[in-house]
Amino acid sequence: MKKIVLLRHGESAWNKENRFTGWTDVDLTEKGVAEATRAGQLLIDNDFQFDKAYTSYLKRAVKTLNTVLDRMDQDWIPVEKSWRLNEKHYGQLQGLNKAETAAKYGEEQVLIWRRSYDVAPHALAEEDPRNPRFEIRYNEVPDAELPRTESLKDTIERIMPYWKCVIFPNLKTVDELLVVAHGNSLRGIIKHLKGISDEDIVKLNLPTAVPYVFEFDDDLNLVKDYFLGDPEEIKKLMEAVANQGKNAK
Ligand code: DG2
Repeated sequence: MKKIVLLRHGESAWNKENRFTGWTDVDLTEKGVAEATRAGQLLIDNDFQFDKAYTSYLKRAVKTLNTVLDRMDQDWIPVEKSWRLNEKHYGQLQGLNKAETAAKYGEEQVLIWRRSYDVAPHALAEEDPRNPRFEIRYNEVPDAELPRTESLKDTIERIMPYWKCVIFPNLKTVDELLVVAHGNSLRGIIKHLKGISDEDIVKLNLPTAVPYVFEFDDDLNLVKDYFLGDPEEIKKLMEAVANQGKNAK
């Protein structure tokens, strides 16, 4: 069987503070590092030996990948980073607390911003210092392709050229790939892999640092997919992610 493991990074500083993060480059918390170490251990326990790994340009994903590979003693494998695996750009919401935003605009609106397929939050202004056009790391990216906000649909559209032309075709020649990215960039990939409808994707919430395994036959058809770990615990973690957009008051 050929396998791709998708892994959301461990808890970040802004996950802990329940703030919209998007393209903001925040670090892992101590808990996030511990979660990544645990994910690495689970992957060793399940005999994974990766041929290659991919991650985004954001340090919470990069450091999770490094921590996982270190735990697995597979630090040496080839790693490729791409801005296309970055989180969904959350536009003007970036930095705001999710529960406070729900108190202000309503839980339904926050659910639309977080989980709907084709509604994007308000875009960053051109002169906003958070605009990615000011960041040296994105110099290689044509300005027209750099987001100021994104819906999940937009996120999928920028990931797919990389997924279809770079990551996925590797499976023709190697057996196991690891992709460490973000809640929504991975929801986009999962939507594509499983053919999930625009309506049903709203219900998918990915917990931090739980390996999600996709198995393919030799013709690269998806055969099965499953999370590594205790299903009851994973269910609770998914519910907790969904609840981050609720009004805490
Ligand atoms: C989170 C996802 O991204 O948030 O941008 O706030 O996976 O990088 O922590 P991640 C963010 P939600 O869409 O779950 O609110």
